Amino acid sequence: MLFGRKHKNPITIATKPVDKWVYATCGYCSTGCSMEVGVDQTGKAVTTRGVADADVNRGKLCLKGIFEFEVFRSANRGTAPLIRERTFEHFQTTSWETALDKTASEIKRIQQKYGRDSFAIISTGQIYTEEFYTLGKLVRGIIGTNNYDGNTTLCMASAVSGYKRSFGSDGPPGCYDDFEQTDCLLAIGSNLPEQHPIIYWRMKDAIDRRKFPLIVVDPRVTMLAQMANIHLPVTPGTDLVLLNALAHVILKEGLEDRAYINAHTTGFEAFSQLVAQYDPVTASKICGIDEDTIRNVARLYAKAQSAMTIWTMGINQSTHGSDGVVAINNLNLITGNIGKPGGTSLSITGQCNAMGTREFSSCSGLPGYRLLEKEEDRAFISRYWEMEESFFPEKRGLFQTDIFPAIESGQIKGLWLIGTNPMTSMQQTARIKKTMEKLEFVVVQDVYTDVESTKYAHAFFPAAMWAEKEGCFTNTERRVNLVRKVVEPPGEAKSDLWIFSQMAKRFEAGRKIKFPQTNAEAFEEIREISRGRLCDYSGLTYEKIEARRGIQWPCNEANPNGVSRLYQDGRFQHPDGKARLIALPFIDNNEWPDEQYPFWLNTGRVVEHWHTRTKTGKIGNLNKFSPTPYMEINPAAAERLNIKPMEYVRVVSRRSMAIVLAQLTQRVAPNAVFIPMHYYDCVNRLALGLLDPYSRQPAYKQCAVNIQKVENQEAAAIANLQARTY
Ligand SMILES: Nc1nc2c(c(=O)[nH]1)N[C@H]1C(S)=C(S)[C@@H](COP(=O)(O)OP(=O)(O)OC[C@H]3O[C@@H](n4cnc5c(=O)[nH]c(N)nc54)[C@H](O)[C@@H]3O)O[C@H]1N2
Ligand SMILES: Nc1nc2c(c(=O)[nH]1)N[C@H]1C(S)=C(S)[C@@H](COP(=O)(O)OP(=O)(O)OC[C@H]3O[C@@H](n4cnc5c(=O)[nH]c(N)nc54)[C@H](O)[C@@H]3O)O[C@H]1N2
Ligand code: SF4
Ligand SMILES: [Mo]
Repeated sequence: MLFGRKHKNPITIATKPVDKWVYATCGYCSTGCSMEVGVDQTGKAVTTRGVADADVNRGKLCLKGIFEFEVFRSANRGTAPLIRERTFEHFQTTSWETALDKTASEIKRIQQKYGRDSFAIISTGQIYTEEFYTLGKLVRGIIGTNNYDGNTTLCMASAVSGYKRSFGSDGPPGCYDDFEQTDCLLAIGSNLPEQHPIIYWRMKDAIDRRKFPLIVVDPRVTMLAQMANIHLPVTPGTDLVLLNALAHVILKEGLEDRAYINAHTTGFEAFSQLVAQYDPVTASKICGIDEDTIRNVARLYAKAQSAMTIWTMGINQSTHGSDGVVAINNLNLITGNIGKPGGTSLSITGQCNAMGTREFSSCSGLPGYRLLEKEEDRAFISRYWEMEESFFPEKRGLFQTDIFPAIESGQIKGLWLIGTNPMTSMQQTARIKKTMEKLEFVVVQDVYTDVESTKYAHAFFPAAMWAEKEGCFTNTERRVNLVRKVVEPPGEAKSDLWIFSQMAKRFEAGRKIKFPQTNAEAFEEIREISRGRLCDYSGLTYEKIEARRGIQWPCNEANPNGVSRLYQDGRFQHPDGKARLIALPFIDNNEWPDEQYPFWLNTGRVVEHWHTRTKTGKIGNLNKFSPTPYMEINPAAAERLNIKPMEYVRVVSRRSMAIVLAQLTQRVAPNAVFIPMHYYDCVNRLALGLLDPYSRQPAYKQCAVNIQKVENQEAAAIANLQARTY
């Protein structure tokens, strides 16, 4: 391939020596792009390309997908199980036998001494659905601890809880095709161009062709906000007020869809009384959006033939994240915008398989969107698993964010971390460090040895990653897609499913029940138990999934090619078949800036990095864009504080402090700063500890900080470098 000037120094990109192409689904974000990985004659992955006939990405990949073949051979992959007696001694390489025996005996010891729930297990949104299912069977059916959760509590929990409250079940009702059908798009707290670049491309393509209005609600002038027709720079943490005010205008001006409300919802009276209090004048004083704009947006949305709302962490990660989601659902219910082409409440999911864990991991209940709280669900699964129903708890246990405080209080003594790195991703790092040190036994199961949480582990299980094994992911639009095995895992690394099946054998209960040994066996069980459920997989096979480049559940005899939209008939999952309109008073518990801490601190992501950088920190073409922690600050604020571009500054909150480089940009308001979440010992030292009351999701997005210029720049640079593992 040739680029650049034709005759002088053309840039040449060498053609990769590809021997075969293997089908896969991207292992980063929940967009779920179909790709093929090119493998050379020696079996090494050398390149990737987007799949042209895949509906999701239509041949495209973002830069993370383009360089994804490099993840296999990046530095510090775990290649052998590790073990150590005490935390501060060096790890020793050991056999799988020894590492698994030791871990099983520690789990049993802790459970016998302190009770079944004293051993906690925290998993991820980044392993296969088959692996989630087997982990759930291991935890709920064999080990029997109720303190089992996943990092989705940091991520999608508010969306899950909001969907359940409004519609009676989890499950995003819409799909990407809605962009091609809608007449008005509201995007709240979602930065698509950086976080879901290919969903962004689908949306942009639809806008370019049909020119429907895009309204973006985000305190930061993101790339998405820059291209919006209307940008609402909402005051952080006050989206609920704005959404109530939009509903106020719609009802006051009679723009609602009465027929839909009457036929398909309950709760209208209490809801309309509540939103009556949120007139645009009052609301504007809280949410910072002027009254005329509120009226204008409400009219635009309600008058559109079809209108849809998408949202991500700007809504979910707040002390009223769940309420924010319900308020979005309220807006769409009163305008009749659920289950129709272009009319939907579509939560943009985060991790590649955050959906799969919700469907089948049993984290918050039992597989197939079943509940521990429901007798018939416990009975069904215990019969299918051939075990005692009484072994199941009758309500879910602690969320991830409550597990750490339970370690502090001594209720939990052992922890198994699977595919998550809370040392970097949980709020209040200093507190998490102390809790990790308190545990009697920690086992970390990860693909890399240098993950910060491993410092606190007594055992390390090296896992095979992404396309070193076969299995399914579900994307944002409920599309189940397949990853084929592309390369062999390094050394002794084994698939997560293999590790779970080996662990099962070490428990008496595990020797009694049938436990899946392969992903195909697990998939078969998923198909059987999901028959007739909302997330019905009974019509799926690997071959069919690959041939169609992913299929949207429910997929069964009636819908052999899946279903694009849920609730098209207006029947919801609550027992009466109706959706709930819910009155949501705004309870202001935000940590507002004040004289001592005058800036809002906002946190989030950048396109080139993935979460705690365990993957992207090691890929040169990604890491080079932002190898060290930095902060966006408005030039006016920087001038006032005498801060020059790329100088180190100290950011101080009521919890702790962090040192970052200052980057001057108009993206943030003069009273706000933004720090990416990706760096260890950085923004999560500062973050607020408050949680949403329903979803227990942390309010990562808002807190108050103070900025100070660092006098000794050189010392700050050295300290900063030393703090980075990679
Ligand atoms: N490159 C890359 N892509 C990713 C990820 C990654 O790490 N890197 N992670 C994936 C995962 S797991 C997730 S969950 C998603 C997250 O995807 P996004 O939620 O889109 O990403 P964030 O940057 O966390 O936050 C989104 C926006 O919320 C805004 N925001 C902050 N406070 C408020 C508020 O009070 N109200 C409103 N309305 N907006 C607010 C921020 O300014 C930010 O622009 O991305 C996924 N995709
Ligand atoms: N301040 C702030 N904090 C945040 C957020 C924010 O916006 N602001 N966002 C939150 C959100 S939305 C999320 S999702 C979390 C993410 O937080 P984490 O889950 O801690 O982030 P990751 O770095 O993705 O961790 C995944 C781990 O799994 C490993 N891994 C990858 N593939 C496999 C596999 O196949 N098997 C196994 N066993 N391991 C594997 C990776 O090496 C990595 O260590 O962070 C949360 N924290
Ligand atoms: S948009 Fe997401 S799924 Fe698609 S290539 Fe990029 S990271 Fe992968
Ligand atoms: Mo997430």
